[in-house]
Amino acid sequence: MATDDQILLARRHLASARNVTILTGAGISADSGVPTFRGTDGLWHNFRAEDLATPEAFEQDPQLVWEWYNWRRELIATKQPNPAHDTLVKLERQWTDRMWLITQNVDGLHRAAGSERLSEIHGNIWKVRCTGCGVISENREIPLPTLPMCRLCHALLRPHIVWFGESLWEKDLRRCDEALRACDLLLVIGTSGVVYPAAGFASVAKDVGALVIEINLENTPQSDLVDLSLQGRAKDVVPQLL
Ligand code: BV8
Ligand code: ZN
Repeated sequence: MATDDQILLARRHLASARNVTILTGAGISADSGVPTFRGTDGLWHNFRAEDLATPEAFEQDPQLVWEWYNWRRELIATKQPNPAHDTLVKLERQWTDRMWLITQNVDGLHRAAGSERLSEIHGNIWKVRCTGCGVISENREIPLPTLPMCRLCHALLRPHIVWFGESLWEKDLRRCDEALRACDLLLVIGTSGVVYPAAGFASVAKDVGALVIEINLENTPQSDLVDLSLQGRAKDVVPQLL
């Protein structure tokens, strides 16, 4: 559990930072009841995310992949942002252009909480993209028809999400690079640090001399690299940083 001294130290680092960048993962949404990827609650019908969140899986069985996303959409639709999401909105309103939020989460909870200075680097579960004409649209229909079709060109729609083996969007990668190189403090909240390129972001920040603080329930592959590890639930620890 993060000690009072550690929290005090983290608050001091935050208060004296010029530019803060934040990287979040599924752990920040766990406190809202959204299952994480690699936690025991992360499985769905015995499938692993890595098996379903791939272009090959969609190619082979688009119906199964859409059933998985419909299940997650229905689940996420009942969840609300938690105090950790809300604290990052407060931070954005205080810090404005000295802060940027990078999330790996596709659940849309940061946006729902009010975050705007945000890169959703793995996409957003409420957006769909046409495999024919490429049009991206917001779609909150629950459940989506099992094989949703584009109204414009009638091709199959896919989730506007970055799957394993797919590159992240250039625009996001550039914005992340800018935010990581400009920051003198990086907060890494609720990520297991196994999925690249996000798992490499802490070392990018370290390379430019930034201080890195990790908030997680347990140690991760990044834990030896970070300057301060605060153990605890994001919803409890993050609000104490302000
Ligand atoms: C890329 C969308 C270039 C899906 C996701 C072989 C072939 C091809 C690629 C690769 C390969 N080997 C490696 C790669 C690269 C691959 C990768 O890194 N694989 C890993 C598994 C080794 N990466 C990619 O493919 C990326 N693209 O590299 O492009 C390229 C192109 C072609 C070929 C090679 C390279 C694309 C990655 C994006 C994949 N899409 N999501 C969907 O969501 O439907 S990633 C998925 O994992 C989620 O987005 C999730 O956010 C992300 C990371 O997981 P976490 O957020 O960290 O969640 P996790 O459950 O793991 O951990 C939760 C943490 O929270 C834990 O630490 C836990 O302790 C903590 N926690 C829990 N509760 C709390 C808490 N902390 C605080 N409070 C709590 N209450
Ligand atoms: Zn289309």
